[in-house]
Amino acid sequence: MSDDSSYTPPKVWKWDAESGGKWASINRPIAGATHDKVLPVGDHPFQLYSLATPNGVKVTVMFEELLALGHKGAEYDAWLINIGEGDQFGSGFVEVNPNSKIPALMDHSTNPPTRIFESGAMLLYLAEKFGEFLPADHAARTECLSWLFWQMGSAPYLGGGFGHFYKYAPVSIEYCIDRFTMETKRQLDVLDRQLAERQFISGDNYTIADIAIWPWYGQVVLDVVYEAAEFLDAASYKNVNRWASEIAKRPAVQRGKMVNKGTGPLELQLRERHDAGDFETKTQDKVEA
Ligand SMILES: N[C@@H](CCC(=O)N[C@@H](CS)C(=O)NCC(=O)O)C(=O)O
Repeated sequence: MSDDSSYTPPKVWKWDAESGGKWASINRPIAGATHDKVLPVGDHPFQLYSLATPNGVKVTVMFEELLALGHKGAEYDAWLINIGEGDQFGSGFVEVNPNSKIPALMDHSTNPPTRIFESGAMLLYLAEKFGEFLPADHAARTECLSWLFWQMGSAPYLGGGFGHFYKYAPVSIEYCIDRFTMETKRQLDVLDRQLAERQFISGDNYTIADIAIWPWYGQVVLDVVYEAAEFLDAASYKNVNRWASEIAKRPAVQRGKMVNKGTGPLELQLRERHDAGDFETKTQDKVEA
């Protein structure tokens, strides 16, 4: 193993704004707003401020699944938050999410309106509000919530750990890549064993556990996220692959993935979503034509 252990931490850590790396310009050691910016509000009950990262996709998939079931009250406006430009530090955004991370959600159908931050909290809020994708039976509900919280606790090792050091870090550090590859593979094996005897994560039904886990682990094995499928030998997790491919075919998942997307093929980017018809008329290829 190469020796990258030359750093001796000082007594008190000081912020070096020029530390480098893809996300260095937006990371700060302090919370709160950096500038005044009022968030736009559209016509629909739900206002989502987000970006099509896996955490953002969880929520747009949930909305599209609810709408596919006919829940008109789940209509939403989705506004693009460019985290590379620091939109998450605008005052309006921080009022919705004091943690300055996408996604952030407002429900204007309540009086007063309800703010929801953390993607797992949004899935639970919407599942309870519309009575969908969360089993009613107490034991089944508990199993589903265990997996929802598993995702919220585990994915930072996959994203902030593995994904960061494999794909984004300005230097390739073997120790860090080894440490988080080990954990990512262990987590994939957890899922593979769980899916060996079940069609979906928490049983026979598609739930918010699948909606939370698929954008991360499903898209990693399908080689959409981090382009690391070969490195992780993702093909060996056969049950995860079967589940990931099945979910990828759902029309609501295909729509949800497009919302607030600002990269990739133009026909798959719907940067803002204000109407179901936008998928036909407002994709970026059509906007730019
Ligand atoms: N636990 C949070 C994580 C959200 C999160 O990490 N969002 C990232 C994008 S995937 C973000 O907004 N990063 C911007 C930043 O760190 O400044 C959730 O699930 O909602």
